[in-house]
Amino acid sequence: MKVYFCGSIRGGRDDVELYRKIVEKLRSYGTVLTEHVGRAQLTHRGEDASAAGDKFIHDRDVDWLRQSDVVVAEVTQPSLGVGYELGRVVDMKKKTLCLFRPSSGHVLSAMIRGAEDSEWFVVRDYSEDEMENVLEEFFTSLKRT
Ligand code: 6IA
Repeated sequence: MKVYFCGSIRGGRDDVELYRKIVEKLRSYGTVLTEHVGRAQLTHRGEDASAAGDKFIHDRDVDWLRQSDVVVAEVTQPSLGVGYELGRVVDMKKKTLCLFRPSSGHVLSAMIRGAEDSEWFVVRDYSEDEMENVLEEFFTSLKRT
């Protein structure tokens, strides 16, 4: 199974340690196409940005989105790129799980919360210590469909 993980990069890297833990857990379900999102060395300023530039990153990521079987997004830290990816994915009809931490004080965008539907797009409020169980529940539910 190919898993596409979305998390903020230029939107801010406050949650990078949590992204790393999510990626680690996701690897037990399949191949994570976007492991770099959980890498602390990838900063919002982009010191290790690809020499090929933003167009390369965009086109490659959209291609990976198309190839993926499942999308998991940590949406607590607002990110234009993550919002864009989720918008594209809604049209691709992929099983998608959005994870949001209300304890952050952020209020999730209505365009993400309101995109929830019972078949493809799930938004789950959680706390960090519930992360593994929430993922386990989601991937177990996929096996039933
Ligand atoms: O707007 P953001 O940068 O926060 O968007 C983050 C989302 O866009 C992530 O879920 C990634 O899948 C994707 N993305 C954005 N930038 C990159 C990137 N390098 N490499 C791969 N995926 C990316 C950017 C390095 C940069 C800091 C120059």
